Formats: sequence, C-alpha cells, structure tokens
Amino acid sequence: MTTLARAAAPTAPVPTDAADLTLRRGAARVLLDNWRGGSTIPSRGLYPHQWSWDSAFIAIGLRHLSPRRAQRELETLTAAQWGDGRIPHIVFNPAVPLDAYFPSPDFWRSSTAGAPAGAPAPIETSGIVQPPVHALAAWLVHTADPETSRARGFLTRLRPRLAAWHDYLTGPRDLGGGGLAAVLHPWEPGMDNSPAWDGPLARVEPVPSGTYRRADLDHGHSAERPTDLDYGRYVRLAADYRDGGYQDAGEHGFAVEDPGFNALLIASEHALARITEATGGDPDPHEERAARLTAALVARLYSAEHGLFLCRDLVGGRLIEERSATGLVPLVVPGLPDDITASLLATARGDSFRLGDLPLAPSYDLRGDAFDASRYWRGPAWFNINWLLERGLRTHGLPADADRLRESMLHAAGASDFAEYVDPRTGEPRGTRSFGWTAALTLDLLAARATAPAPLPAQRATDPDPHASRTQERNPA
Ligand code: 9WN
Repeated sequence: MTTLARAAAPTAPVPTDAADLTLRRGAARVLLDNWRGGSTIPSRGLYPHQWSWDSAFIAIGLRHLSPRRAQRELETLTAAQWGDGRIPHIVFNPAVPLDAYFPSPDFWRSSTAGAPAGAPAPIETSGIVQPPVHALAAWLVHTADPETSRARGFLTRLRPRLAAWHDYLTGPRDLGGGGLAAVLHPWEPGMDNSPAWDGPLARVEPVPSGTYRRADLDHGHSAERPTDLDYGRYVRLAADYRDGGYQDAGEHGFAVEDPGFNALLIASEHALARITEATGGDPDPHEERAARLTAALVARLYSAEHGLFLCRDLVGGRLIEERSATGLVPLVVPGLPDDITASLLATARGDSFRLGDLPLAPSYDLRGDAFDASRYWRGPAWFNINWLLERGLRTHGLPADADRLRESMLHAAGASDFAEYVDPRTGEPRGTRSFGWTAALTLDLLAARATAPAPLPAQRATDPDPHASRTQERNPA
C-alpha cells in the first residue's frame, strides 16, 4: 500500500441530510428525464441518442434507482453489438431527426457499410467504439440486486456478449502487436480533443468545412467545444474507416494505444471473471488475460520519467509526451507494481493535476502549453474521470483521500446543475447541463457515502467493486 503526504483538502461544504436529499432528487430527475424507454441519453439537446460508455456509467448510477432499468440500459446497448464483437459508440434512435446530431446514421451507414464486419441490419449505429466500462458496469448492476438479476438471467445473457467484446478488443484491435487494444479515432477513447491527439491528428487532412454541418454548436458554446479544424479531421477519419468497410487490419491515419482505455479493459476483465464465476464458468482465463494486459500496459505505456502512463502513437511507434488524465486512469487497475502506484499518486497530487487541492482533477496537465480550462478535454474536469480516480484511491487503500474527492465531486455536481464538465480550478459549469453520467455517478457516490466506512484494507485486491457494500434503493422503474 502506498502512503504519501496529502495536499490540502478542497473546501466543499459539510453535507447535511437535507442537502443530500435535494442532490439525490436532482440527480434522479435528470435520469428520469433522459430515459427513452430502453436506454438513457447523455443530454436532451446535445446528445439525443445512446452512447456506449455513457450508458455504462449511467447504469452504475441507475442501479440505485432501479436495478431493473440499469440492466435494461446495458441490454439495449449490447443488443446493437456487431458480429465481430464491437459494441458501437452510438446506437441511434430512429425517432430522432437526422439533423439533430452529426455525424448521423446516414453518415455512418452501419447496416450497409458495416455489413462485412457484422453490423446488425435492423439498427443503425456508429462504426467506432468507446472505452470498455461495460463488464464493470454489468457486475456492479448485478450486485445491486442479485436476486432480480438471476431471475432475469441478466449475467447469463450478457456474459457471451461481454466476452465477445473483449475478444474483439484484444484480437483485431491489437494493432500494435504488443497485447493492448488500439483506438482508431479520437472519439474512441472518449476524450475527443485531448492535446495528446494533436500530434497524430496533424497528419490527417481535414475534410472541407462546408461539406457537413456541426449540430453540436446549436447547443454548445464554441469556446467549450472542439475546433472546426478538429472536426474536419474527425470526419475524415470516420469516413475513411467507413469506406474501408470498418475493417481493422491495414493502414490507419490515426492509431493510438491509450492507457485509460486499456486500464478500463483490465478493470472490466476482472469484472468479467466475477461474472463468469457467478454464472458457473471458469474465471481463470479472464484473470489471466487481465494479468497479461496489466503487464503489457506497464511495459508499453508507463513512463517513469513523466510519472504516469502515456499514449503510444502506432504510426511511428513513439510515446506521446503529453500528460493527460488518461494516464492516471490506470489507478483503477488493482495489480499495478507498488512503485508505479506511488509515482502515479505523486503525479496526481503534483502541480500538473493537483488532486486533493483543486475541486476536481483536470483532464489535462495544468502546466501544459495546450491547457484550456473551458475547452472540453483540454483541461476541464469530468465527473467520470474523477469517479475513476476516486475508485483508484480506494483500490489503493486511501479512503480518506477518496472521501475528500467524493465530497468535492458531490458539491460540484449539485452546484453546476450536473454539468457535463467544469473548470477544475473553480468548479464553474461548462458544456451542457443535466448530463447523464454526472447525475448517475452522483447517485453512486451518495449511495457509497450512506454505507461508509467500507472495509477497504481487508478487501481482495482484485475485487472490482471497492464500494461493494453500498445500500440499494428500489424505486419502481
Ligand atoms: C462524440 C456523449 C459523448 C461522450 C464523449 C464526449 C462527447 C461526442 C461528441 O459526448 O463525444 O462521441 O459529439 O462530442 O467526448 O466522451 O461519450 O456524452
């Protein structure tokens, strides 16, 4: 276990029962409003369809309102899985007008262009993926109400889909040949305009700006969104992938190994071991794969010099020397070597991220040249990343630090009207409001607080839920 001096505590107000109740009601209201009958949209204006890693985080919070609805969230998503195992990053709602979000189904053309990769014919989806948080979410959802889960065959039905998903990522997506999954588009790791992508993206010829219409600017402030230049490159990469039939073998304009993406795959592989065990199978192959992935993550992406994990550009093969929050996400991996954990914690608390000092940890190095406190993934703090860091602190036996971060997140979520992201230095809201995973993870943190203190030091190192003893609340779905 690692113990390091802690930075000064953030100044979140001491919670009261009444304040908790208000916060809980507000968060529940967001999830109820964003529910679309089989899944939850991230936000009503900006993101009117189902997103992959959003749904995983949303299910983790939804389990405290309705375990059945949380199960449904993941079932709807995985029903759109492709034959090759990929879980698409967007599942489109056919009732939403085409011009409500770009790129729309007529851009991706999954049911035709994706047919060689096994895209389902009756559902339109995007053709790229997002971080694999799903097995972790499925396990957490199951533990919220094991009885209903078993009665509905939730894990039994999900297990082969999750296994196929992980097989896809560790098979066709191991483009670097070193045992890690590669991402082929800046949208895949979920941190769309991270400064880590600036180098690889510079090689991509943007499509002309007049050839498509950005629907995001109808809802978001342009200073808080990616630039037009970034968008031109996103569109080029997505169109090239589509025109190649969404095939993974061969040349790609953008191919990167991302530490956060792979760390979540490892956490989910541990969860898949638990799911397999609970459904009568042998968990060992999944634990073994988690161990192999962990070794590959350390060998390929850890930089002792930078004190965190870096992204590797597979075009040219070099590490990308940008400190981004994705490099801290491996804190959720239980089996990291102690010296690496210690150095990750030191970096998280140091001048680049100021974890424990600022209200929330930023998405990118506070001292980096590209830092921008308002623009999307170039500095603002995101609640899912901070939730993962909070888990990481608990996983590594630092409950007091985790508690402090939890209180700060709860305060920021309520004060920002469940903002999509916030200025990490002040907590001021940025992006859209009433955002799905901000509300969902608020519910999860509130539930965790209700059952604290958790018996952390005695916990199994590989247990995927450091919050395993949370209270369950059963409101009708
Ligand atoms: C593109 C839905 C998604 C999140 C991503 C976030 C943003 C989409 C966009 O919104 O990306 O996938 O249009 O900007 O970057 O992490 O899943 O909330």
